[in-house]
Amino acid sequence: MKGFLRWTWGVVFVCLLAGGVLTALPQQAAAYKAEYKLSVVPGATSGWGLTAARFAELVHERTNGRINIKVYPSSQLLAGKQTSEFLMLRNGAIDFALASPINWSPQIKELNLTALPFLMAVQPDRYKAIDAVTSGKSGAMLIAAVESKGVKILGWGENGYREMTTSKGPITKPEDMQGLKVRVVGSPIFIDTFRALGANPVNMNWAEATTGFQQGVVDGQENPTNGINIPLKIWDYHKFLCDWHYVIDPLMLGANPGVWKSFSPEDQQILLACAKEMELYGKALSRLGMDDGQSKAYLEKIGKLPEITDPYACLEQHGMTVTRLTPEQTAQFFKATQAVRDDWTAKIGPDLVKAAEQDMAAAK
Ligand code: X2X
Repeated sequence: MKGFLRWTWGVVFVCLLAGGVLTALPQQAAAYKAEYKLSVVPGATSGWGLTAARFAELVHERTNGRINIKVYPSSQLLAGKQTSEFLMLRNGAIDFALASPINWSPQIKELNLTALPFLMAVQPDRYKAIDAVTSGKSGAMLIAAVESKGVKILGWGENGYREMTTSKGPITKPEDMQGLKVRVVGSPIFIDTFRALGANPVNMNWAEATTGFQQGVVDGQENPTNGINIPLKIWDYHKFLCDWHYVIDPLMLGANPGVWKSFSPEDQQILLACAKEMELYGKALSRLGMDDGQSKAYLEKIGKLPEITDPYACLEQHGMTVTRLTPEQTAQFFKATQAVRDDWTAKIGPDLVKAAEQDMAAAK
């Protein structure tokens, strides 16, 4: 009898345990969405689109499919309006975004830091300079500025240094910009910078800009070479590129705070580790063929070397004239945009600009 009782209680115990496990499982699974939406402004083949896809792939792999992120490129989730992205991410219409600070700067003034014209172009090593910012005190201040407005930052990526392309003559000095109609993104610092150079800036969303280039409604635009200009085949519209590195466009990987909090601590750690790897990949794609060879070696090591490894040769093969500015020529552009830096330093916050200058100086 005793044995029977023990056996019965044993069965009851096992049933309760199994029941508990079975009810716990679907509950935990239900807390996660079947799909998380990640927004990207330009197309899937841009460096930025590829970087986001790598993050999604890593997360899927490392969480054994528990977290399934789908990349929505070409501003699909934004109805084409790239400066709405931050608000949509914050209110939960979007779960994740791999975003340019430029597109979030209308809501967060600190994010204009990396758009201060020629600030990094005059640094001895422009890649060391941006790495010093993203990993330094100023980078932490940028992250804090975004997080205080309600979006969790998981890590950095890189769209790249933005270079000028035009359908009209080579640009070697500020006077060459005179009267050029240039498409710029909808962020006021860009209007100020191009006006200071004597150009005629026109604000257009990226979604419309590409058709604008086709129709020749503008004479020029500015975007990174590896990340945007080559995938877009900019040579179909513009034959001149000025490699002036006038601003850097880093990328930030953001998550909706509610979504972030819904993940288990273990999954949060996995997401952060994937973001770290994504940063290495994104920076390497952006710098390939433009640095000391480090980016190429990294991409080879992870088996992700793209077809085009020499961007300058590629541009020239497609009939483009590439102008590389000398330090003296860059200094002229730096001088011509002094008032923009002064004005925007006051708006961004002098402490933040100073922190960035100190980070860069320490990395020289
Ligand atoms: O609109 C642009 O130029 C782009 C794609 O680079 C950004 O979203 C900032």
